[in-house]
Amino acid sequence: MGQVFRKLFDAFFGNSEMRVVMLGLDAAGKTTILYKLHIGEVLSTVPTIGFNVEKVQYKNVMFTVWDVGGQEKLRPLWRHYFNDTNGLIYVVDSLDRERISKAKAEFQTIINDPFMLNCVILVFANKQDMKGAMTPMEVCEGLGLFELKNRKWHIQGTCALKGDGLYEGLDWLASTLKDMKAASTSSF
Ligand SMILES: Nc1nc2c(ncn2[C@@H]2O[C@H](COP(=O)(O)OP(=O)(O)O)[C@@H](O)[C@H]2O)c(=O)[nH]1
Ligand SMILES: [Mg+2]
Repeated sequence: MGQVFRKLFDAFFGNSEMRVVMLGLDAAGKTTILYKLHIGEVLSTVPTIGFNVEKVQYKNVMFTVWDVGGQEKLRPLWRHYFNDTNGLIYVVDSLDRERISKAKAEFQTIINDPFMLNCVILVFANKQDMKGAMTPMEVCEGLGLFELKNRKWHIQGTCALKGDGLYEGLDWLASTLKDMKAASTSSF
């Protein structure tokens, strides 16, 4: 699995600086995904600023991960990490029907942040291995993805424990970012 990801990253992200944030409510599966990628050592920061941040740097791609849905007053601190973000990966626990509206509220706040208006959105509808899980389509509706205007987004069903769907989702993210980079450089 790790080798597959490294090949993908070399092919797409390779030599350009990229920042990706991976967010979602606690227990959605973010840490599991980070380790499943096997792209480098996961560094956890001491939560001096109030929330725990995990980071993995793979060549020029920096992945930053934290839990959302905590204290409101911490939100302004997210800004520090939103700056210059190219891609958002939003992870949803598809089994957690009770908190889908909370997941939506957090998601909408994030993507409407002025620093995030240009970022590409990849949603992982995780825990698809579980009986009774919402389908990716239900997660789409739950988050209000269909109502988004002028945003590039994609949803992918995943099982982080097995790694299913992770490659497909990141493949979309990487190629979409590459296209955008190409388009922005050709316009100058
Ligand atoms: N069945 C199942 N469990 C998962 C999956 N992904 C994560 N988990 C479990 O969900 C729990 C929370 O995962 P974690 O990665 O810590 O979530 P985080 O809080 O978003 O970082 C752990 O017990 C994981 O083993 C999945 O795809 N399927
Ligand atoms: Mg975690």
